[in-house]
Amino acid sequence: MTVVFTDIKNDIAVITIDNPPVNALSHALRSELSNALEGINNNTKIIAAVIICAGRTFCAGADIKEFGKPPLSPTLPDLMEQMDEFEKPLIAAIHGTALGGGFELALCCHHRVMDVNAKVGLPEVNLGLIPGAGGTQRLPRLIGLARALQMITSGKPINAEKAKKLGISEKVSEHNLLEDAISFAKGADVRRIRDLKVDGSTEEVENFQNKIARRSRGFLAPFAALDALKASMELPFEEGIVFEREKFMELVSSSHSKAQRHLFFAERAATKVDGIDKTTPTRKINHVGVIGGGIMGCGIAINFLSAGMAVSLLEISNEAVAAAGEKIRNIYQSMVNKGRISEEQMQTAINQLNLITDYDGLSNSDLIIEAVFEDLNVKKEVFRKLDNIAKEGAIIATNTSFLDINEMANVTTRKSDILGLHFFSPAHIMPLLEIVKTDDTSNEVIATAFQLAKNIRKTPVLSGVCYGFIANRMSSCYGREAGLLLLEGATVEQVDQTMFDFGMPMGMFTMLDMAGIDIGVMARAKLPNGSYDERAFSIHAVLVEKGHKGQKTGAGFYLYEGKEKKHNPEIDKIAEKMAHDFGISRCRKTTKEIEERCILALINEGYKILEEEIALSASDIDVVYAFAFGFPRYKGGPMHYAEHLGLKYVVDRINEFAVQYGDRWWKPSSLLVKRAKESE
Ligand code: T1G
Repeated sequence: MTVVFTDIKNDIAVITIDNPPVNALSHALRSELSNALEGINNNTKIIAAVIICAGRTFCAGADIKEFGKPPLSPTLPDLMEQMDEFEKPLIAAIHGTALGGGFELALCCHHRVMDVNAKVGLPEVNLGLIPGAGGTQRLPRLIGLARALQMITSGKPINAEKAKKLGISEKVSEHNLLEDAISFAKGADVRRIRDLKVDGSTEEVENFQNKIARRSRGFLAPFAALDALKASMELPFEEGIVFEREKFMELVSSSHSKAQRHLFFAERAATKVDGIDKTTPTRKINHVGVIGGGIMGCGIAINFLSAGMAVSLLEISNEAVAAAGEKIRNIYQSMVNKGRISEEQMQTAINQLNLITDYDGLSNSDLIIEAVFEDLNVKKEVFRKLDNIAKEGAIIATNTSFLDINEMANVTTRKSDILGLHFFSPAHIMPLLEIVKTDDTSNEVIATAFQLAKNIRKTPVLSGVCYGFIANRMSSCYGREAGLLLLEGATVEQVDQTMFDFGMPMGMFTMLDMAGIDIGVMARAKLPNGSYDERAFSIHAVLVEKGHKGQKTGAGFYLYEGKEKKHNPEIDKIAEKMAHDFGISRCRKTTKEIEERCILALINEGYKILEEEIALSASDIDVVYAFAFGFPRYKGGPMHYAEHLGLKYVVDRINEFAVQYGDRWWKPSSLLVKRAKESE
């Protein structure tokens, strides 16, 4: 299939790339583009050339599907070298998102014309890579080192206006990109970025290293990018390109990049659900009702307000609903203060907020989400009321973290319109949305939920109903092992530091203190006896009994002076007493055991969730745990990481834990055992 087409308009060659869906720079595209350029360079009638793309975007990068396979000539660097020798003015006409190799292709042109809505960026770090086709050598030459450092280590694209300001593009096209590019080409000269000098210093690179240390902790690519950017100043261009390529090739074969590429495709695969596709009807959601003005309800409301939808937020009293309105305004104001949105955007969103205290105010909502107290009877009462007032065809959702949504649906006359939309706190920031289908949720409602997730820029994953769905069910197993390790002799700091060093954003006990220890204690109080390991959560219960609920009370697993946390000596005493009461012997715990107990508990529960068909795939589970709880993306998620460890090793270690700690929790999932056998 031909993917590159050449037209001659007067004496300007127009090269059109058409390689759906995103004009990724596949081998076929590179070959055909190389041939087209050669022909144009040798055609004396042609005075200049424009490269433009069909479809929704300029080239969105190298073809990620080719990574890990032997590179095929011409490689992208071969193509860039050929373009560098091109003797006629070459103009890139950019629309959509020119990313990675696509932007590098544009940087090899002599000029760039951008559509007013276009963006350019080098997001390779998100894939555990650095730009591998000259981006780290050309971009600093064009916009200076400081700005190139920011763009390449953040991976964030910039819009046409900013690109023009930085000198990346010389013209912004408001109407007809191709015409504007052709007219620009007529008067253009040959201007190779490689001939420019880098404006910057080595000190800038060193200072920037400190700046990204926290945000990029554990990742390889951002720091490799710094090395390549340093080389752009210290080495001649050709040597800088060789240096960049070497760094790139090291990363492409690294476990980090394989893990991050896995998550890139896993996130997209999660939106493909059997029985649901583009032909599945969906419902229009213009007006959303939110019940409950707590931190979750307000965060949920903000997601829809920011996506341009009208929101009616219901609370039980004028004071409560006014307080919710204040909370929402404060959150928006802090976004404005941080420069994330403009005052105008804040005002537009807030103008769409309707604060109500009567259920009838929800009667015209297309979607209603309840975020009331986490109690099944309270939620069933809400569903009964909604069944009477919601309009025909309204979707009714619960934000419950754990509870049985089938029971909520069963009190209504519209079970096929009921589902879970489980956000993670803070709901307006955390990217994951667990879409929880009941036994009766219709495909139309599920398809609508996936469309909604895209509109509010959330990453959706479908889950079935079980206690805690995917994320919290797995997290409670990690929490169980962390709690038992305290009884067995590990300290709070040791467990937290081990998991922080593993790559989690924070340790389990730091997270519990932040969220409030009482939330888990209350949820467990409602569980049937024997459904969880009381020993593992005994310290939690004692702390809450003493009123030590975490940061909010100044004491929990740590002591707090403001946000600064310090060792809480009381924990050691409680742990010793509890261990004695439960007949648990205490000893020093190694980092290896702490890490494996917590991580293998996640993996084993993930395989059980897969076995019970609560999750559709292992990669869905990886998306959930990476996007909800910050499992390090350079490890790909618990299930990808299990493959990295080796499934046989995982099963052997779980069996050893079963011998040491009993098989109540350490019985390996039968699916895991089966997959381990197949992998041998
Ligand atoms: N290669 C292969 N397939 C890609 C792709 C790519 N670069 N980008 C997207 N796809 C597929 C994606 O899997 C999905 O497939 C479909 O396109 C639509 O994507 C040398 C080494 C461009 C902003 O990191 O950020 O260049 O599921 O659902 O929401 O230095 O795709 O339909 O079968 O995401 O409209 C650098 C990655 C590569 C850009 C569009 N480039 N892509 O978002 O659609 S490395 C990137 C994106 C590189 C050079 C280095 C987004 C998008 P399917 P989608 P979207």
